[in-house]
Amino acid sequence: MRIDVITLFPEFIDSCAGIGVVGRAQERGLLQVTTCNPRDFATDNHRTVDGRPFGGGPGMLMTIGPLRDAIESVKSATAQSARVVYLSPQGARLTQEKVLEFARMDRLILLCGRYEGVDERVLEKLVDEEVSIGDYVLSGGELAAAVVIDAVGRLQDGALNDAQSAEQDSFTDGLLDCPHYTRPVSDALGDVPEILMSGDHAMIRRWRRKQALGRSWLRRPDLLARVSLDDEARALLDEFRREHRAANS
Ligand code: 4FV
Repeated sequence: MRIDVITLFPEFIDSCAGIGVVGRAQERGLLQVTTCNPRDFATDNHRTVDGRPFGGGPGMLMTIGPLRDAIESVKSATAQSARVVYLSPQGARLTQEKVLEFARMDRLILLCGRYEGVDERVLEKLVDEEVSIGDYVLSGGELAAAVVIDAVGRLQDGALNDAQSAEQDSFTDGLLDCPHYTRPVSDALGDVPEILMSGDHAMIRRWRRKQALGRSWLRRPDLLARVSLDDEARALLDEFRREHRAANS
């Protein structure tokens, strides 16, 4: 997969995309993250990429020219078509479902705003969709682009050493993840639940599913409302709720 990032701070993206699982995915040729700086397309000798907002108001906006030329240049970099995604608080909230959709694509172009954002005509005519990582305001879209690159990059086949771990991700089944433990078995902070050292994998799967359901019920009932529970899940959740009430009454 190829991800092109249009940003005034390419060094930030290059550093984020060069480490850990994403960095290794690039080394393994599973992912290519390239950056393109709109300032390289500015035509005046001050290399201006921003302008005052018409109608007044605080701050500056990124202007059409450098953005249009940057988008055209990365689009024409290969024959494959690419979806142009602008990161902004006005976008649809990023979910694992959207991440899985992006991860199946050959190409993605991420447009990072700075200042107060970009001229609306760029969004209307050159952007396919807007994505938000959350209801708060960042000083630039780069951090949001880095979130997308990481979430999509780790899902490239072969990026995770143990492919299984992506299958057991949070939200993969629409629920929160279960608790995880590693050595030491016992510590001042507490002991590892016996069941996990029983070797009874059917019981361990059941315990993990029960914890994931229980946590989702306690912390994110909105998630639970969106998933359909089979008989085992309903029985496990009822069990968890009974035990939780007993423990907290
Ligand atoms: C943002 C978000 C975000 C808004 C103006 C960049 C900033 C500035 N992007 N999810 N929340 N973007 O705050 O994606 O240009």
